[in-house]
Amino acid sequence: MKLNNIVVREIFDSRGKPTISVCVEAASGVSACAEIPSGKSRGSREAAVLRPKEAVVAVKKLLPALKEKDFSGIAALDRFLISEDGTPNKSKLGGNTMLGISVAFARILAETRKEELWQTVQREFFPEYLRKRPRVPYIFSNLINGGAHADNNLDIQEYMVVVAPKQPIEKSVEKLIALYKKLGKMLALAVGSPKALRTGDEGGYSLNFQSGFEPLRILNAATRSLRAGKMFSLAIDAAASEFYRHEYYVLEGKGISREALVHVYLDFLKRIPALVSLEDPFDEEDREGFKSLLGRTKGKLIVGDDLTTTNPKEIKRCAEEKLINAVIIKPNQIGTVSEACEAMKVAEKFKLKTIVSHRSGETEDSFIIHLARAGSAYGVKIGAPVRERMSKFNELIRLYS
Ligand code: 2PG
Ligand code: MG
Repeated sequence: MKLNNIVVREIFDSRGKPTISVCVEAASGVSACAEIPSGKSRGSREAAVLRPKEAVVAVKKLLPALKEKDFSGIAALDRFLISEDGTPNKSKLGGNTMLGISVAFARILAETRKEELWQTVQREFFPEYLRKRPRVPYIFSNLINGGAHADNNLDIQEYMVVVAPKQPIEKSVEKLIALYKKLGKMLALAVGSPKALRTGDEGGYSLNFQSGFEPLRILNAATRSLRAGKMFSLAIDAAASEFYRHEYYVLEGKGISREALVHVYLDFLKRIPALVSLEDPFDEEDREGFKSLLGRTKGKLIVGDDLTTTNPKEIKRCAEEKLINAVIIKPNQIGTVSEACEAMKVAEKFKLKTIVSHRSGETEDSFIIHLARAGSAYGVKIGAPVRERMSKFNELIRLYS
């Protein structure tokens, strides 16, 4: 397929920060766009992000060479972009610019073939799942926000509920909304009035707690009060790089060692058996921490995010070193559709569970849900069931019911 034009525009994410929309036009006249989200607690190995004006300039320079080519598929386009960029962290074209072109191109292919975006991605990267019944994902929904995503005293960034795919997907979302409201009522009592209850970047509640354990206790009580059986379990994303300071982790104002932090998590797991998943429990360079926790837990997910940054090589290395048994997949951490798919394939090969994830600064673009469907992800992580986050939940219902 030959391409005629690319237009990059400055748009704004859910935090009101500038990000980009990328629209691509094929020679056939078919065109499509993609909007790129932005992270705040970013792994240091993530693909570079260009500012909107820089992305406009980068695309202008890229266009003459791009128009010459005829791309057979998404991988062919991505290979071209990667070679034109030529840097280890995509700093010339920007991971955001490249992902925008890559996703918009995939949408053009889908539109041309009159099929769903996930089918186009699956046909090219996951043919093994063609004609198989879709695996409905676990939903990781962040109901209490802390860390870099909230203006409160929580060091741990995310307290999530995990919804098991035990009923039709729309029922899962309905129950999740009921839980979110119930939790809101419980927390409103703590702050004195519903009006005083604030939310963080991902729509989860944001208030001060007595300790980092307290949100888990309250969330556990809220799920139990709904009498939803084994439908709900709990998860955290510590995003621990954010509270790591030179060999010490600063939790609740006190510096503690890696070993002490391992014990904090083991204590959480002992007190709340419903806690099933711990994401980025240690700093992204603290491989010993990950290894120690994985070795001392059974049947729990130890998830890499800042540790692995959707990079197929890093995922392989972490799996071989036995640091994690699950991994977050965020397309904008790596910068092309093909590499995000490759990351999922590598994870699958090493028996790591894949959780396709949003970013804290989001747009209305629901590409990640199509990626999850195409690559048969174990889970999707999409914030609280509220505000701008609803577009992902609604796409989930459309693609899985
Ligand atoms: C994370 C994400 C999304 P951010 O750490 O997993 O919840 O946050 O997009 O700020 O990196
Ligand atoms: Mg994370």
